[in-house]
Amino acid sequence: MGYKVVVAGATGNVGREMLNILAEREFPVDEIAALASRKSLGTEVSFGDKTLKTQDLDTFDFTGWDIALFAVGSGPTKEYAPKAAKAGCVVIDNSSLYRYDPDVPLVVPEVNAEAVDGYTKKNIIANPNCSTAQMVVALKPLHDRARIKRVVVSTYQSVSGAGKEGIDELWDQTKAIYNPTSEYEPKKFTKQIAFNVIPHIDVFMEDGSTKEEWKMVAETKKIVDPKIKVTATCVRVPVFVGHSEAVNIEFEDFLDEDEARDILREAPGVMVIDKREDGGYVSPIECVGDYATFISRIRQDSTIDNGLNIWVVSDNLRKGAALNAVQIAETLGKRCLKKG
Ligand code: 11C
Repeated sequence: MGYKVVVAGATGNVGREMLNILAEREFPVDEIAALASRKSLGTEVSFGDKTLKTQDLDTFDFTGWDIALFAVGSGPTKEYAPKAAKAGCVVIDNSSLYRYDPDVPLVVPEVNAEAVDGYTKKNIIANPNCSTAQMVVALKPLHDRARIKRVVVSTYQSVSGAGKEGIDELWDQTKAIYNPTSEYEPKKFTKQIAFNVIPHIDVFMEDGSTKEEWKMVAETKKIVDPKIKVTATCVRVPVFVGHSEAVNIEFEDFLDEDEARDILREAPGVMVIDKREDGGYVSPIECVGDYATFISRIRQDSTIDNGLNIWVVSDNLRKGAALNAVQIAETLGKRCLKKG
């Protein structure tokens, strides 16, 4: 016996990936509903070899449904997630709305699977920001061995993190640059993204950091350890899919680079590709469609006593969003709902 599963936001990049991954991983589904906003209503989406017609999120009755994966953004989540939760359906939400709520677990299953058990307070579980998810998968096994004191991270984030409009803008601007008669005014991003990089993701905060940077700090503390200090600089780059991160880690105890490499090789969800030769590392284009978080360039930081540098790359639509949500559903099924 399986679950009755809802995917809300089924026509978006993340919603489509959720359906793909549920099918790929053979999640035990008895019945599935693909929901969309009224403007996308009737659009067809794929679920394995089936085609689903989207239904209206606004009028959908969640009663009797077990799990709802939400990928609709904070506004609609605020309206519909409590409705689903109240009807007894456990919501796994990809927006930032509930991430910092102490009554809502924020989960990356390789790191804090047991936190899922706390879903009962609101019937909601939050999925982290994509740049946090891939970083904490890398940090946790190292933290368990040598206790992380401080992390300095710079991100190189793909345009798909900004949704379909971000993908379209990079595509259209790139084409327009080769065609002097067409315009390429920025719409989604604040400056030209084609052949450029932009050190600004999400809104500015009072202290001069951006919300994306703040999220990496707050979410790492909630998922891994509140004692870890994090400072982040988040940058949008002209890559379609795949976020990359240069991560500098300072530990309480000494951790040799070879031991770190061995620990990461054994770590769940991690793939180490780290040869000190031309091309012996992973770039974002190679991680697209993959489940793993790839780690390369593992090396000692000789400027501090207990430091390491690593390079972390992952598919932001998968581990950073849809895959992590499905893994949460799998964990919930195994630990709590025990139906499938
Ligand atoms: C980006 N990380 O790359 C963002 C997208 O809080 O879930 C995901 C935003 C979030 O623009």
